Amino acid sequence: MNALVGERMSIITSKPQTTRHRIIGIVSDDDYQLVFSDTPGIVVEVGYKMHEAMNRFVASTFKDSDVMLFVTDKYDKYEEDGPTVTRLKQLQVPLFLVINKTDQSTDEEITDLIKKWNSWIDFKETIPISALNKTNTEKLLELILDNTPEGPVYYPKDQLTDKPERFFVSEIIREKILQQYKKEVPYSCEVIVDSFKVDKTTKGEDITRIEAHIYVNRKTQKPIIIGKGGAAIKKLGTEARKGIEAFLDTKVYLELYVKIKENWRDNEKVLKRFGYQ
Ligand SMILES: Nc1nc2c(ncn2[C@@H]2O[C@H](COP(=O)(O)OP(=O)(O)OP(=O)(O)O)[C@@H](O)[C@H]2O)c(=O)[nH]1
Ligand SMILES: [Mg+2]
Repeated sequence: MNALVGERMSIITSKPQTTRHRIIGIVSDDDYQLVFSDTPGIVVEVGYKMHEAMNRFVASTFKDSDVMLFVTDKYDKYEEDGPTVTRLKQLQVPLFLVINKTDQSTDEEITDLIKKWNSWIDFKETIPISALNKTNTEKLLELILDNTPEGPVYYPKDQLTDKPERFFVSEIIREKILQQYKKEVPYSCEVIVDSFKVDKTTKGEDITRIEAHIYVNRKTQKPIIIGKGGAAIKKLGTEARKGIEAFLDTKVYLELYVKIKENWRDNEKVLKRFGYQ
C-alpha cells in the first residue's frame, strides 16, 4: 500500500503480524480517488482477543471492498484448505493475485507461484511486482482503476488517510520496538501517544513535543524495555524520534514512558481504548 500511495502509511518490519489495524491510504487524481485499506493477515492461531479484533479488521474489508488484492511472495506459507484461501475463494468482487518481491525471485519461481495460486483460486488478474523497487506498481494501479466501479468521492483531495497523526506516531514507535526487541516482547507492547504539541524552538523552528506510553503485558517486560541503566529505551527513543521527524517533517522531542497493563490483549475495555474496535 505504501508503494501505491507513495507515503509511508503502514509500518514495515521483517516480523509477522506487524500490521494490527485497518490502515487507510487515499490516492486522489484529477479524475479518480482510490481508497486503499491495508490490514493484518488473517490470524489463524487466535490466542488473544486482540487477534479476534485483527481478524475483524480483515473481515470488514471483505465486506466493503470493490477490489481485493491478495499480496503474497515465495516465502509465504499457505494451505489450500486453510482459512485464507477458503475466504478468498468465496469473494464476489474482482480478486487480484499480487506476487511481491520479484527482486528476490527468479522467473521460474514466479511462474511456479502463479501456477500454484491460479490452480487454487480464480483470480481476475495476476501481476508480479516489487514493492521495494516499485516494479510494476504503476501497472497494478492501472489494473485496479480498470476494475473499480464508479462511486462518490469520499475524502477531500488532499487527505491521505483517516487516522490522526498521533496514530502514525505510535505506529512508528511500535515499528522500532518490533525491530529492537526479541521474541514475545514486541508482541506484548502497545504504544499510545498521550500528548502531541507543535511548538517553536528558541531558534524559531517548528518542534513537535510528544509524550508516549509503551504498555507491556507483564511486570517482567518493563525492565526489558528499559534495559540496563536505561540504555535500551534510550536507543528506542532515538530511533523512534528519527522516524517521527521524517514522517512529520519537523524536529521532534520525544518522551517515552513504560507502563504495565496486565493481559491487555485480552481486556475488552483496554482494547477499545487502544483502537481495536
Ligand atoms: N526484497 C523485498 N522485500 C520486501 C518487498 N516488499 C516488502 N518487503 C519486506 O518484507 C517484509 C515484510 O513487509 P511488511 O510490509 O511488514 O509485510 P506485511 O505483509 O504487511 O506483513 P504483516 O503486517 O506483518 O502482516 C519487510 O522486511 C519488508 O522490507 C519487496 O518488494 N522486496
Ligand atoms: Mg503489514
